[in-house]
Amino acid sequence: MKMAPNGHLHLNLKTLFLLIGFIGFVPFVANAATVKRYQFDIQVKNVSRLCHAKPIVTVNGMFPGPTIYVREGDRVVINVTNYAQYNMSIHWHGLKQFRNGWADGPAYITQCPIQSGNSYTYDFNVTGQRGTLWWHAHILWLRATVYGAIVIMPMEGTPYPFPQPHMEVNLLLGEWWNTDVEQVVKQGEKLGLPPAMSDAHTINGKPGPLFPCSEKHTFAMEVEWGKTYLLRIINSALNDELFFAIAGHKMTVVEIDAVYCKPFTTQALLIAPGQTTNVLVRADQLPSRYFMATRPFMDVPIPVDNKTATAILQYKGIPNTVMPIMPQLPASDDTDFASSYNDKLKSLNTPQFPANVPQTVDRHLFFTIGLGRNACPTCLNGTKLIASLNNISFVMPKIGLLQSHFFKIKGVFKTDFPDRPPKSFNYTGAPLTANLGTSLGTRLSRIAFNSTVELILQDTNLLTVESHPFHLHGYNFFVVGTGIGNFDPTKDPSKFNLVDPPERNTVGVPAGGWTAIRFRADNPGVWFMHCHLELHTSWGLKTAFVVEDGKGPNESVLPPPKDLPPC
Ligand SMILES: *[C@@H]1O[C@H](CO)[C@@H](O)[C@H](O)[C@H]1NC(C)=O
Ligand SMILES: *[C@@H]1O[C@H](CO)[C@@H](O)[C@H](O)[C@H]1NC(C)=O
Ligand SMILES: *[C@@H]1O[C@H](CO)[C@@H](O)[C@H](O)[C@H]1NC(C)=O
Ligand SMILES: *[C@@H]1O[C@H](CO)[C@@H](O)[C@H](O)[C@H]1NC(C)=O
Ligand SMILES: *[C@@H]1O[C@H](CO)[C@@H](O)[C@H](O)[C@H]1NC(C)=O
Ligand SMILES: *[C@@H]1O[C@H](CO)[C@@H](O)[C@H](O)[C@H]1NC(C)=O
Ligand SMILES: *[C@@H]1O[C@H](CO)[C@@H](O)[C@H](O)[C@H]1NC(C)=O
Ligand SMILES: *[C@@H]1O[C@H](CO)[C@@H](O)[C@H](O)[C@H]1NC(C)=O
Ligand SMILES: *[C@@H]1O[C@H](CO)[C@@H](O)[C@H](O)[C@H]1NC(C)=O
Ligand SMILES: *[C@@H]1O[C@H](CO)[C@@H](O)[C@H](O)[C@H]1NC(C)=O
Ligand SMILES: [Cu+2]
Repeated sequence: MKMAPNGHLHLNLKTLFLLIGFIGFVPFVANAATVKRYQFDIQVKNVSRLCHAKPIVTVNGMFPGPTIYVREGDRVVINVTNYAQYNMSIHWHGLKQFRNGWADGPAYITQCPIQSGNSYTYDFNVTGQRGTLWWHAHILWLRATVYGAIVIMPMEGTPYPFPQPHMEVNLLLGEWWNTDVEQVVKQGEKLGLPPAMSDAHTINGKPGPLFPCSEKHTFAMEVEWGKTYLLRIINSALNDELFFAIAGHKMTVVEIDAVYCKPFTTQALLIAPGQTTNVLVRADQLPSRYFMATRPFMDVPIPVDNKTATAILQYKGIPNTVMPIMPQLPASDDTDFASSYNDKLKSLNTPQFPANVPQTVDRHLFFTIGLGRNACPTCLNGTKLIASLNNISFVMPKIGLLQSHFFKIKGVFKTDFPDRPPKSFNYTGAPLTANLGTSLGTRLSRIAFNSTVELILQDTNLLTVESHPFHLHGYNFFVVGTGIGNFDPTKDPSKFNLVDPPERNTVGVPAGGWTAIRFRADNPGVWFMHCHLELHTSWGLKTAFVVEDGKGPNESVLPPPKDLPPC
């Protein structure tokens, strides 16, 4: 049984504090900013699941990787040393990295990769954020096995705005392939088709007993009757939005993407890749064994790995021989559940944790999301699937965009990404299956410092509609509105929630619908924005914002660290 977040280093620091305490410096130390240091060794390790053993890329040989356990206000220093054969980079998903894109991690966007045999130290402050985030590889599809939780505790003396849980447990939902994921992806690219889907879903790296050879690969947590538990749920799957439920137990959602929300109670939750959800669960049912289960939400006829991963919530004293009870998950295509669940998400919006929603907009952006087919002479039937924003499929540069911006290196990218699609059409009308070509380019949007941005993400029926979870680096944004069909610029804005909309870093754009987000561009740098379905990202469903420096002393991108990897 693994209960508390894995916190080896934290324990060491605690010991250190105790030692310092004995010589009488405790009050001083308790208030000083703490530096938390981690060593991340990227290592290949043989791991066996579903009766198959295979070498996977890991951090410190762990799968999932170690938990980063910090407190708001801490400085975090993580030395990543790459002993694997692949280029590597790590993204600290949801950390704002104020002026400090150098520590953000997406390969070729904010840094060149850490090549085999090399190290790079990510050095950042955790400022103004607390809650559950996560880290993952941000190159190739290596995040399939290279990921872990980030737990940011509130500042000392600041309680949670909800009942103090008896214990906290991290639940990382993932996907598992029986074969080498990089080979699977290469095969897909060769054909111009989606790579083979995963063979299992996992909870904390374990698929659970519904899969073959998986009894010992089952995550279990023990609970005591009457106690309340905080579950920190992270969707680290590559391509699936997931439902999650616990048999017999309701969950109270209290936080999403490391932002407190208005608590509400639910039987099941929906979580898109990249998102996190904290829930309180009270162990108040008949003492027994209960399955926690996760399975994808997919409301359009696109094949996905629809297999169910399970873990066990087990009351203290109940023997392992008791057959666990299975929860009722929403049907895979339950669009109504998905939209009513998302409608319940609201920022807490208290004086202590306000929702600073931009009330006016300096820059209106409208990006269409499209799938398509481009020519590929070497592919199976001469075409390959591709994805685009405003009909532009993003081409990865050869050197980091942030470096190019900071050192004013010409010719790496253009800042002519259009604010609107090149031509308007009935975006969500009948499926468009002809003329599916897209243009290619490394084209970014330039945004003035501290301007307010509203971005409408509009799904289209180019090839098919589909739900896309969009992630913006360097910021949280407010999800002010969402709807099905085409965004109506005359009617829809009047329905926006500008008071307590959910604040997050990743949001699902519904299949055949739109989502409106707002943010204040007060973090200078180059910030990636992409679909968090790895499949679509690799097909080009991504772009970046170049947020200009401001004029003040603390309003420009910091100089790069000395060990920034070269290309
Ligand atoms: C890993 O497992 C594979 C397949 O079972 C085997 O060929 C290989 O030798 C193993 N490698 C290590 C380092 O144990
Ligand atoms: C990072 O770790 C590697 C491997 O242990 C070591 O060689 C390197 O000096 C470390 N870098 C820093 C900045 O500590
Ligand atoms: C982190 O905070 C410390 C202390 O305020 C400061 O010296 C350092 O420059 C900050 N680092 C970054 C990357 O902002
Ligand atoms: C799961 O997916 C497979 C393959 O796409 C399909 O044949 C099967 O009907 C699906 N099962 C459910 C319950 O949706
Ligand atoms: C390409 O080949 C695949 C697999 O044979 C097929 O399903 C698909 O319809 C083909 N696409 C075109 C445009 O011919
Ligand atoms: C767009 O297409 C849908 C579905 O075919 C149709 O119901 C709708 O009226 C169309 N909208 C416009 C503006 O043409
Ligand atoms: C996208 O661009 C391609 C290539 O320029 C063009 O053929 C296609 O018509 C465009 N599609 C849309 C929806 O704008
Ligand atoms: C950004 O603009 C807001 C609203 O005008 C202002 O209150 C704030 O001080 C500005 N921030 C910076 C860093 O200039
Ligand atoms: C800039 O940052 C430094 C260190 O964080 C701080 O002491 C100073 O007050 C800031 N200056 C302004 C104008 O905000
Ligand atoms: C690793 O990254 C470097 C720098 O971009 C590149 O030159 C090299 O080809 C990459 N190596 C592999 C194995 O992809
Ligand atoms: Cu997508």
